[in-house]
Amino acid sequence: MSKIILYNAEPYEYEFEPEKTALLVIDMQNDFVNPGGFGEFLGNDVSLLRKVINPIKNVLNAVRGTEIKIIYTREGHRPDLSDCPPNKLKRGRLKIKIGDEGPMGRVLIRGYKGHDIIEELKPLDGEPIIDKPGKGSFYATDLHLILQNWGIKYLIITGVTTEVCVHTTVREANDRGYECLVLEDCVASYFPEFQEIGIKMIKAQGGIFGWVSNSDEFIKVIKDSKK
Ligand code: TIU
Repeated sequence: MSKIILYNAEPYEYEFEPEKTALLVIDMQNDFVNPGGFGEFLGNDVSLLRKVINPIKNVLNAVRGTEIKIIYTREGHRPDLSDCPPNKLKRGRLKIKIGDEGPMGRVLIRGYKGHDIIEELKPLDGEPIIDKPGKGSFYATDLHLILQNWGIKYLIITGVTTEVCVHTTVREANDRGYECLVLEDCVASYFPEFQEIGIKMIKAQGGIFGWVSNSDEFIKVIKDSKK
């Protein structure tokens, strides 16, 4: 495939080369997204996050079988918590903290149900999962190494939450030279006002962190490129 131009993007058209592009699915984990998980236990309305499941599924379906690579992340820690900084463990004065027994097993601990990716968006063979201890997907992970080995320059960004792990990742990616396109209906926040402002911040100042479009527009150009 040659260069694709997505005209319906902000602040202006987004150009990408499919063979140098990866779709990143950030932290679509049971504990953040599913009813009965840790996110809901903390008082959050998970229905706001669940809105992204179908759009992300549609994007995955459009991209699978093309040259675009797919990679997932999960936020969480080793069972002995040796990779969890004390500030993260203490923050919030929560009744149930990271590592404690939560509604879906030990909270944010690798190997427990709450930590795993939701059933609807399970990765296929050849779609790696990056386990990350922080909010950013690059910090203390081999994501950059894998993307460099694949020759990736463009990142299509999906997942949760917009102002936390999505924003931190986009900022990290931008500083490392990646051209990020955030699909607005494929990212979500527990707070509608943060969703709105988070999206605005990415495309402000001439695309200070990257570009914004949506799943329909992105899928349309992928389908057109196959004709
Ligand atoms: N994945 C991610 O965004 N982790 C969070 O802790 N998000 C919150 O919004 N709390």
